[in-house]
Amino acid sequence: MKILSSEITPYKTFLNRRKIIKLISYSSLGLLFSKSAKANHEENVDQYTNLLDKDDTLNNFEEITNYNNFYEFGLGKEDPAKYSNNFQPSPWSIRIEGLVNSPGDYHIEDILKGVTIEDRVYRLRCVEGWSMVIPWQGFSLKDLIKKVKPDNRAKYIQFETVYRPEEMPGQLRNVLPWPYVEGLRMDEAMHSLSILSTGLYGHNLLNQNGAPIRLVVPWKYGFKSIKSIVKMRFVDNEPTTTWSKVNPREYGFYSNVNPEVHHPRWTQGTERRIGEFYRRPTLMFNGYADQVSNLYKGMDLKKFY
Ligand SMILES: Nc1nc2c(c(=O)[nH]1)N[C@H]1C(S)=C(S)[C@@H](COP(=O)(O)O)O[C@H]1N2
Ligand SMILES: [Mo]
Repeated sequence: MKILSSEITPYKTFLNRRKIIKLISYSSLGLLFSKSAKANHEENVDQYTNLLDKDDTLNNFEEITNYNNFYEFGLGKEDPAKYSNNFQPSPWSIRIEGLVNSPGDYHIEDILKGVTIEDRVYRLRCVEGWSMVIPWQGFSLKDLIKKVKPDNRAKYIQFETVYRPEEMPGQLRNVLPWPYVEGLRMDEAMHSLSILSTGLYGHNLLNQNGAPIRLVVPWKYGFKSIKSIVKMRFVDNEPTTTWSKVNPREYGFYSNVNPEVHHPRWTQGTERRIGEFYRRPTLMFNGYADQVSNLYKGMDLKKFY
């Protein structure tokens, strides 16, 4: 038997009930901080309803901003919210380098001028076995790629997170080689589902979610969605990525969500949606198979994990 209150209650009623519960908990907290962010989210939640896939409900703002992975601010899920207050996401620019015709430092304001910010409700499936449903705001990564005009030798993009140990206490420890780097094959990067996100729930990204700009690639494990990006390097060979460098047996370059290819130490067949009690089955490509499976036609996904 697997009936959750969120599944047997019509979605609107469910949200309204959460709203009431939320109001109670806010007033008991005394609305001390992040008031505008929370208020914003509570007011605008209905606009995301028609972007939800069936079987999904949105995670709430508190969940999305207090249960995070961002090792630059510590290893615990609550560390990024706790220890990212000194991080300065503005001013910001991204350095574009490598095999492109228009390399250089691009101010985030200029990047945003040329693009359309859209709402994208995506599931984020962490390799550790949990998941969330998040109403992102962002723009197609391909719009930025077109703007900087890669030459045809460019087959991959490497992304790099900012290195600022004075603002990111986790970088003072050797838990990972810093800066954090990730990569995509060019066709993955050009896919219309791949976005650079600048906000969620109608609010600029908070530091713990990768302010001011982070990648979101919804059919891949969460660690591919690199945060606080300062560099994009266009290259002809598969670039180094942090997790496959640290542990190549457990984490590959592709890291497509795949319920049939297990992590050596745990199953990837099921996941726990944050806020739910029962585990649910993990879907191939995190439920985006219709849109992305053609990218991997003919590839052995057990080998290219
Ligand atoms: N720079 C950087 N990016 C990162 C991480 C990190 O530790 N450092 N963690 C990744 C992991 S493991 C996950 S699951 C997602 C979590 O995103 P969220 O905290 O916004 O939900 O961010 C990814 N991006
Ligand atoms: Mo993750």
